Amino acid sequence: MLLIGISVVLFIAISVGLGAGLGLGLKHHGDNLTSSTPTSTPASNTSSPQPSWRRDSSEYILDIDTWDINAAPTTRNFDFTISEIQGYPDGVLRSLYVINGQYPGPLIRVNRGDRVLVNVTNNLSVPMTFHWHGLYQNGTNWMDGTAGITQCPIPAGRSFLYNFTVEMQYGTYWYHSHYKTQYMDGLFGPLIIHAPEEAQFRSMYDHDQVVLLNDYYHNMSSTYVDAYLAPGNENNEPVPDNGLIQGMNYFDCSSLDPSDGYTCYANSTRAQFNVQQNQRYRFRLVNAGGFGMFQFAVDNHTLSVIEADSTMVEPLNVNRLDIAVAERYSVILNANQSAENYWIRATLDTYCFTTSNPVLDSAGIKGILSYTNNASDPVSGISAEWPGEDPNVLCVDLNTTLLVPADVQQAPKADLFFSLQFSFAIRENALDRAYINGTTWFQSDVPTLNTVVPALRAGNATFNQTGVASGYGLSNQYILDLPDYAVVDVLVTNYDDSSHPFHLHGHQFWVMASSASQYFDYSTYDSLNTTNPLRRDTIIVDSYGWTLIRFVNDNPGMWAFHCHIAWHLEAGLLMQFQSRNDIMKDWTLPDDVQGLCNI
Ligand SMILES: *[C@@H]1O[C@H](CO)[C@@H](O)[C@H](O)[C@H]1NC(C)=O
Ligand SMILES: *[C@@H]1O[C@H](CO)[C@@H](O)[C@H](O)[C@H]1NC(C)=O
Ligand SMILES: *[C@@H]1O[C@H](CO)[C@@H](O)[C@H](O)[C@H]1NC(C)=O
Ligand SMILES: *[C@@H]1O[C@H](CO)[C@@H](O)[C@H](O)[C@H]1NC(C)=O
Ligand SMILES: *[C@@H]1O[C@H](CO)[C@@H](O)[C@H](O)[C@H]1NC(C)=O
Ligand SMILES: *[C@@H]1O[C@H](CO)[C@@H](O)[C@H](O)[C@H]1NC(C)=O
Ligand SMILES: *[C@@H]1O[C@H](CO)[C@@H](O)[C@H](O)[C@H]1NC(C)=O
Ligand SMILES: *[C@@H]1O[C@H](CO)[C@@H](O)[C@H](O)[C@H]1NC(C)=O
Ligand SMILES: *[C@@H]1O[C@H](CO)[C@@H](O)[C@H](O)[C@H]1NC(C)=O
Ligand SMILES: *[C@@H]1O[C@H](CO)[C@@H](O)[C@H](O)[C@H]1NC(C)=O
Ligand SMILES: *[C@@H]1O[C@H](CO)[C@@H](O)[C@H](O)[C@H]1NC(C)=O
Ligand SMILES: *[C@@H]1O[C@H](CO)[C@@H](O)[C@H](O)[C@H]1NC(C)=O
Ligand SMILES: [Cu+2]
Repeated sequence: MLLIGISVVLFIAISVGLGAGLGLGLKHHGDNLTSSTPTSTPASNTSSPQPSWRRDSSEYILDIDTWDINAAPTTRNFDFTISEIQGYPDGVLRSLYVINGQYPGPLIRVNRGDRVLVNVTNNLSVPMTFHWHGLYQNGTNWMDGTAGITQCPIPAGRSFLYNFTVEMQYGTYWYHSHYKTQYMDGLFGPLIIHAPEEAQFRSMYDHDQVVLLNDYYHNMSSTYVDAYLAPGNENNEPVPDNGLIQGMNYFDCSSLDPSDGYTCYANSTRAQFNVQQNQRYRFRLVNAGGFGMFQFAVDNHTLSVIEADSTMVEPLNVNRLDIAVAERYSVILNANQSAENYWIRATLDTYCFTTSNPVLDSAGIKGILSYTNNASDPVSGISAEWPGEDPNVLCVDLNTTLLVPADVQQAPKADLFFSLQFSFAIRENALDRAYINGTTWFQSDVPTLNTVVPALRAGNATFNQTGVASGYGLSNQYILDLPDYAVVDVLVTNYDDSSHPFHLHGHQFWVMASSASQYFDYSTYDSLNTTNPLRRDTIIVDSYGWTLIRFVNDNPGMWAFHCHIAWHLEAGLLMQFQSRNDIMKDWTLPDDVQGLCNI
């Protein structure tokens, strides 16, 4: 810890140049929607030359002035070349998978209504995919990017064009590989969708940007998997070595055991966020990590939560914000303190880890909020951590009933109710695996979509609603086949001693109720509060607790529902919903999608 002072801080001007400041002191905020934002170009400071593989995080600034949220729908083209490089995001040299040569992934920024074309060229020696987390993919389930479910992964050396439109949604999303634990090795980035409705919220902030958080390991994720799944190692997930903000953080090279064989450069960096006094900043937080939950906080600054996943909510003031894997929150930071430097903290919640990792400094994952465009470490006494709050010992979400959607929606009455339970157990092949209602998921060589569509077309409706895949001859696939347009309740009960962030593909769900105690009280079912419950796409199911979600089954396809902890996905904690057979029976999968299976 004493070596923190020698860390070289990246001079990246995340915000606007100081030159625009003159005269702004007189400005009243919120007087109209756009004029309070000074026109400027984010400055990138290269006083310390950065390696070419490090993405300049000023790319994550969402310039408000030059982007037209009312623009007519257009086609947005992105070319992603995926390769493997040697890099050292926190100083420790390792192999990384990178997009267009840089870590972390580039920003995808579009408007609702746009067509998105991402031409992915896989120049790795292994297959990969991209999943567009939170996107409905209504009518294009085969673009969902879920290996073994909606596509065969893109083979080494091949290209594939993701081609989809973005309809009926806007907000903060992200994308990541959905092949094994691979995204943890660098295949992830932010995806922002704008819409005209955003204008009504812009009176609350002057600047907008993504803050990308991820837990981080010093070796390839695949190298940890075998030991993790081995019997005798139950519930003992690999503990991260560090956490990153905008793909960087300090690491103390001297904490490494030399016999581990790592090369560590003592020139690691911290993300710097320059702010102007009395300007208000929307930070779109994304937990793009694989395992750990972050507690995000900024010394001396209260945060106002205005978005959860992609749902805009009534402002909720917090001092610290817990964000689980795959969740997103937007917070507004008002730079209304003295013109000093303050710590931005993304503390990894070690209570969620079974063991401790001696090299992990969970409280040392920090960036610098600077009012003076200056990279020096904040001074204690000036920059003060928020006091008096217990660490999140249960690894639970921010209480969802405190988050009230700004766009009021009544949850419809449910037509169907499913109860699911999951646990970890040592069964097949003496491996410790996860089971949802008795089935552990293995990635199928033939995507389930590729099996189901022809079967439906042939009128071969041998599926059922009690957990089905056997009718298709599929093993290790737990699939619930849903009636068209039904409103579906899913009660998920956790028989495991840790909490799990579950994500439903292709939908937002209403969070009807949740609890950290084991059993749902069915006598409360008829009195659930249906008035404007939070809608989101990822939610924690508490340790030995349960969560009740509700969604409308109106989107055709095979939709994964799974724990987003990469280790748990690898352990099989995934099931699928089969939706809208009435539409799927008429589908023909595009040739290029089917062609991915011909290797
Ligand atoms: C870059 O950093 C140097 C050294 O701290 C500073 O003098 C200079 O003003 C900075 N430039 C910009 C554009 O921020
Ligand atoms: C960090 O140190 C390594 C090894 O000396 C060097 O190659 C690299 O250029 C340095 N990076 C920065 C940003 O100073
Ligand atoms: C995608 O990129 C590859 C590699 O540059 C190229 O060969 C291919 O034609 C591109 N595909 C499309 C649809 O543009
Ligand atoms: C990656 O690209 C390089 C240069 O274009 C090429 O030589 C190499 O074969 C590619 N590797 C794979 C696995 O596609
Ligand atoms: C993208 O998909 C649309 C709809 O299927 C199709 O019309 C269009 O030609 C596709 N674009 C490309 C570049 O393949
Ligand atoms: C990374 O993992 C591989 C495979 O387990 C191992 O051979 C290698 O030594 C590890 N690298 C380091 C630096 O420990
Ligand atoms: C930050 O907060 C601490 C604790 O309330 C306070 O002592 C300190 O003066 C504050 N810093 C500034 C610059 O106001
Ligand atoms: C969540 O907030 C609601 C409303 O304030 C409160 O009734 C409830 O007890 C809280 N739940 C937890 C687990 O703190
Ligand atoms: C899942 O298993 C539980 C416990 O056996 C059972 O109560 C529930 O009905 C099952 N769910 C479905 C959809 O079959
Ligand atoms: C329906 O699901 C049950 C439970 O998994 C299974 O035993 C049965 O074989 C399935 N029926 C068909 C036709 O797939
Ligand atoms: C139901 O939820 C709404 C929206 O959060 C809230 O305003 C209302 O007080 C809740 N009603 C009850 C009975 O808890
Ligand atoms: C998906 O499209 C269907 C029509 O095919 C429509 O009924 C449904 O509301 C849409 N759902 C979403 C989430 O966009
Ligand atoms: Cu999990």
